Amino acid sequence: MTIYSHIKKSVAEGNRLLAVLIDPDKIELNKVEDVIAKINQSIVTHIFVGGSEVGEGVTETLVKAIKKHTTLPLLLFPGDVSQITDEADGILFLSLISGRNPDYLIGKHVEAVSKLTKTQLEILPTGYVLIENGKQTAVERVSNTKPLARNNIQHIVNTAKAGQLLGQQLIYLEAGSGATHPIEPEIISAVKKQLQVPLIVGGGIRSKTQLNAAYKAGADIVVIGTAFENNQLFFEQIKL
Ligand code: 1GP
Repeated sequence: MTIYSHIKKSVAEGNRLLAVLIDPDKIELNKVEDVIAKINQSIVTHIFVGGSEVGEGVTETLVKAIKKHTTLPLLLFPGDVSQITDEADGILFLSLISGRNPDYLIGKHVEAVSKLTKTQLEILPTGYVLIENGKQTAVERVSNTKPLARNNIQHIVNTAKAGQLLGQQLIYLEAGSGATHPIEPEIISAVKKQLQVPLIVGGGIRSKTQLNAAYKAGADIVVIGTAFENNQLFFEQIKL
C-alpha cells in the first residue's frame, strides 16, 4: 500500500496520525539511534525530515541513519531541492500556495524534476498554507512570502480549497516551526469542512491539550517538531 493510500485509509477509519518533524540541522548523528528508539515506542506514525536551511548532503546522511532504526514511513519535508534523497520513502511535494513567490509555487518544482525522476520516492503533492502567528517564521523569511492573516478565515479556506481543486492531495496548515500560537481550532474546522483531501496541521503545538484541540477541530495528521526537540520525553508524557 502506498503511503498516501494508508493516510486516506486511516482518515476514513477515523484514526489520528502524528508526524514528528526532524530538522537535520538540529540533531547530532550519534543521537539518532536513541531518538528514533523513543519515536518507535511512541504514538508517532510518520517521520518528516527537513528544514528551511540545510547544508548539501546533510539530509541524506540523516535519512540513511534514521532508516537503519525504524520501519515508520519517512517523508521528506524539504525546504530546498538539495534536500531530496532517494533514501527516504516519499516526499511532500510542497507548493507554498499562501504566498505569491513563483519559485515556491512552481519554480523549485521544475528544478526538482530531474532529481525526482531518478528516485523511487512516492510523491505527495501538498498545498502548503502558511498562517501568521505573531512572529516571523523561517518559512516566511526563506520563501520571502507573507503568511495569510489568521483573522481572515474565509481567505484561508479559499486558499486550501483552491489547492485541492488544483489537484493537491494533501493540505498543510502551517503556523511555522516554533510558532507562538498553533493554528486556531476555528481555522482548522472551517478548512476541514470544505476539504475532501487529508489535512495536515503543524507549528507551535507543545501540549497534549493543543494536540487534542487540533485533532478535534479536524486535523488528520498533526506535526510536532520543536516540542520533541526540546523534550525527548514529550511523546511519553502526552500518552499519560
Ligand atoms: C514546522 O509544523 C512544523 O514546519 C512543526 O512545528 O516545530 O513548532 O512543532 P514545531
